[in-house]
Amino acid sequence: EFMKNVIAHPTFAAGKATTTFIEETPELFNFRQNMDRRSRLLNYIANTTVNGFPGVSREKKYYPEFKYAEEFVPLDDNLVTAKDVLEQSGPDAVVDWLKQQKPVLLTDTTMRDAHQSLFATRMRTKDMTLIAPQLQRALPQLFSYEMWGGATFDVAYRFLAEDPWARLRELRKLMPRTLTQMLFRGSNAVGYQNYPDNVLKAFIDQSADAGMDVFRIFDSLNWVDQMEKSIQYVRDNNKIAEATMCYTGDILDPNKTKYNLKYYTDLAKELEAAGAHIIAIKDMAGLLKPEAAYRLISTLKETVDLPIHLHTHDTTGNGVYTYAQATKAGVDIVDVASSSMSGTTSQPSMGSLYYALQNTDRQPNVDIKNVEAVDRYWKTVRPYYQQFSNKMAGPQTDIYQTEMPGGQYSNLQQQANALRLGDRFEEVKKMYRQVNLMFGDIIKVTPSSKVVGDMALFMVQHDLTPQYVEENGDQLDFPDSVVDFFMGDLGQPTGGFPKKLQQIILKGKKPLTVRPGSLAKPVDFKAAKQELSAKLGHPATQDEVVSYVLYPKVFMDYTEMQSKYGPVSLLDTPTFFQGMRLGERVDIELSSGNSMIVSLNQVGEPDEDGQRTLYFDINGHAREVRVADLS
Ligand code: 3PY
Ligand code: ZN
Repeated sequence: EFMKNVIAHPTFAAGKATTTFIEETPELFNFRQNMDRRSRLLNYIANTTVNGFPGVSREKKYYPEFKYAEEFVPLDDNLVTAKDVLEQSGPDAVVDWLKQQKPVLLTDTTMRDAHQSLFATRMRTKDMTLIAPQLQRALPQLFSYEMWGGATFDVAYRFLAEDPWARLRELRKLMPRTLTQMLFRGSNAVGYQNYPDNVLKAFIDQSADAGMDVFRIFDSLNWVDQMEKSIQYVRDNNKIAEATMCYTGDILDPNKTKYNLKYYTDLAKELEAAGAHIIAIKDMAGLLKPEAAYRLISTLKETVDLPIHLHTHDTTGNGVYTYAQATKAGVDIVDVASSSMSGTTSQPSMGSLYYALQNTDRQPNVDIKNVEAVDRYWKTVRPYYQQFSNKMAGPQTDIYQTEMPGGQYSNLQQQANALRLGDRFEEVKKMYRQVNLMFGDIIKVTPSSKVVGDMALFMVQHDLTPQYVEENGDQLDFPDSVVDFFMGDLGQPTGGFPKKLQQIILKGKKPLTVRPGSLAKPVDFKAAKQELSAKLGHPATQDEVVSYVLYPKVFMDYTEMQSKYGPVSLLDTPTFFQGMRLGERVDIELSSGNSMIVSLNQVGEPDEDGQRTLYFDINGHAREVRVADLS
C-alpha cells in the first residue's frame, strides 16, 4: 500500500522524485500512521473489553435508543452576541454592552462545573463536540459557555487520556459566536499548588491563543495579591478578566462577622482597582441565601461600576430562588446548567430559571424550545457517567453548616471510599466543619477546600478530636497539604493563621508571610522545551510545554498512554469505559471520511500464559488481538 501511494504520487509519477522525495512528502506516511492508530485503538478496545477500565465496574453497556435530530427555532438575524462585541471592539466594549442589557444573561456551565460537580469531571470531549454545533445554532446568545479550567485540565489528561488543549481548540472552532469561559485558580492556575508568575503568564497567553475569552480568576483565600498578576495577563491579551470573590458564611447572620457585607464590598473595590472587567461572586458551596443575594448584589451595584456575574451551586435546593432575588437586585449574568446536568451539587437549571423569571422584565432571552431540545441531548449523555456520580438524590440543607463546595463533594466521597471511610461520610462532613473552625474559618475552595478535606479525613481515620490535636499535635504527622497550608504556601488567610495550631503543625518551621509567587524562581521555558522535546522525540509544541511545566508526571503518563493506545478520545463514551461486547459493532470516525468499523466476533479462553485472543473484524478484514487477562 505504501509503495502504491509512492507510485501514484504526482511528483513521482512525473519522474521528478529525488532521493529526498519520501522525507519531503509526509502525507505518504498518513497511511502508515492510520494503520498504526487503528492497531493501537484496537489494543485499547481489546484490553478494556478483557480487563475493564480502572475504577469502573463492568455493566450492561448502555446504548441510547434515541438519535439526536432536533429542529431549532431560528434566531433573529440581527442578533448581537457578547462574542461579536469582543471581536469587534474589545473587552471594555463588552463591559459597556453588558450594562445595556435588560434581560439577565446566562452562562451555561454544563461542559465544566456541572460535570465537575456531578460526576467528578469525567465528561469527555467527544460528548461535547457532538452537540457543540447544535448549541451554536440553538443558543448562541448566551453570554458564555464555561467549558474549561478548574479540574477539567488535570482530569482530561489523568483519567480520560485526552488533551485538554484539543478540547478548547475544537469547541472554539465549533462555537465561534459565543464566548468561551474558564475557571482559573489565580496563582494555582489549573493546579493545586502555587506557580511562578511566568508560568501563569505562559498559561494565560497559551489559553488566549487557543481560544479562551473569559477568565474567571479567583484565589482560594480571596487574597487579591494573588489575583493581580493574572488579571493583568488576561488584560494584556485583550480578553475578559472576571475577578472573583468567593462567598462563604452568611452576610445576614449577625453572629458571623468575619465575612460580612463590608468584607465583600471592600473586596469588590479592590478587584475593580486591580483591573477587573467583571466581578464574579463565586458561591461555590451554595451558601448564598435568597435575601442575602438581594442585599449583596444591590449593595455591590452601588459600590462598583462593573457588571456582576453570579455563580452558585444548587446543593441546598435554593438556587433558582437565589437567582431570582439576585436578578431583582440587578445582577447582570448568572450561571446555569442544562436541566439534566443541573441541580444538587451542580448549577440551577436553565429551563427552571427561564420559567421562574416569566412575566418579569429580566427573563433570559432564550427560546425555551431550544433550551429543552438541547437538554434532550444531555439527558442521553448523563447515564454514561453514572458510575462517577455522587448519587445525591435531593437537596442537602446541612451544607449551610458544612460549607463544602459542590465540586468537592463527589471528590471527597471518592477519597473517603479509597480510605475505606465511605460509610463514615456523615462524620467526615461534620469533621469538615470542625476543621474549618480550627483553621480560623477560612474560605474553602480549591485548593484550600482540599486542605480542610484532607485534615477532616485524617482526623476521622485516626479518630482524633480537635482537643486531641491541640494537646498532642506535636506527636502527629499531619497530611502534607495541611503542613504546606500552614507554611503559607497557598497564601495568607483573612485574619491570619491561628497561631497556636500553626506552631503545632509546623513543628518549628518558619512560615512565609509574603506571596509565595514573589519568591518562586521563574521557570526556564527554553530549557523545559528542550528537555521535553528530548523525552518526546519530536519538537514539543507550546501546548505540550505548558502542560509539562504544570503537571510533569501527569503529562508524561498521558503521552505514554497515547503512544500505547492512540487517540482514544475518538471512541464513543460507552466503548471507552466498557470496551466491546460479543457481537457488537462500533463505528469510529478517525477523521472526516475515514472510519473504522469494528465488530467483536469471538473472545477466546485464556491460554497457559493467561492471554486471551479476541477476534475482530475491521472494515471487513479479520484481525486477532492477544491481551493478557489480568483478572
Ligand atoms: C475549581 O477550582 O475547580 C472549582 O470548581 C472550585 O469551585
Ligand atoms: Zn462552582
